[in-house]
Amino acid sequence: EVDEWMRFMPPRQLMAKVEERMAKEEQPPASMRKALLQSGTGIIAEFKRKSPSKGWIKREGRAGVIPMAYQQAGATALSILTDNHFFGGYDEFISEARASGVTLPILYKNFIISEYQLLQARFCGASAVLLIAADLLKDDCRTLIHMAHQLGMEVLLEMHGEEELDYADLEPDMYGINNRNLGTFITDVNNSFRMAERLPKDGCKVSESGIGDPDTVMRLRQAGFNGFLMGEHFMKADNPGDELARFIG
Ligand code: IGP
Repeated sequence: EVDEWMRFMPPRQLMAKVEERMAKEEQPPASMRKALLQSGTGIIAEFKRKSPSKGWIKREGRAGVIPMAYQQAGATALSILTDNHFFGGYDEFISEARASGVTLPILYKNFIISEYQLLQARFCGASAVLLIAADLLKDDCRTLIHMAHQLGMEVLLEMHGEEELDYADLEPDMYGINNRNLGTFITDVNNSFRMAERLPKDGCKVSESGIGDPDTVMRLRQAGFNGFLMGEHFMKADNPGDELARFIG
């Protein structure tokens, strides 16, 4: 159980909780990388209540319901925003999704710069974390990838432009290309098409943001992407699960 006070747990105490959790787990969290490589659809459906560019998308609804609907509609994996300031998220959204029976791999979506946040991710039940190249020095990024692996989690490393491509040799589990420029919020799916061939051939590649129709997903797949991270398009629908089903069927 994750409570409100958990955010202020001293690092040593949180570490002990995580170790306790890992000791009694029968198996580590499901692999997102494997799920994406084996899937014919590859949709990573995101639970995102608000964003800096769009404001509130869905204010109501704690995390139990929509993630479960995503799973039932056939998502390959989930992404859950836990950043509160910009996205109205909480770590509890992940623990609640787990408590409601979500077994798919879950990506802990936040602005991670410290080991403490990796512990938070592991504690609430995530299988993978997002690391953003633009927010991290390369050496720090390397260290965080190593620590995530030690905790039994995978890493989706997000890059946007060419200047970040030298982070690719850190060999994350998944390479993300964000179509949204985090400085200007301008979204352009062509960014993925431009960057695709510059990524390792046999790597697991994820196109992120601004995807809103099945045709784009198909073209991205042809360009070599295995995963398609989609939030806003589903969250703004009256019924996010039904909208996702349209992309699967
Ligand atoms: C989802 P969209 O346009 O489908 O809602 O995008 C996801 O890619 C986006 O939320 C995202 C994000 C991030 C959010 C990608 N990278 C980093 C916060 C931080």
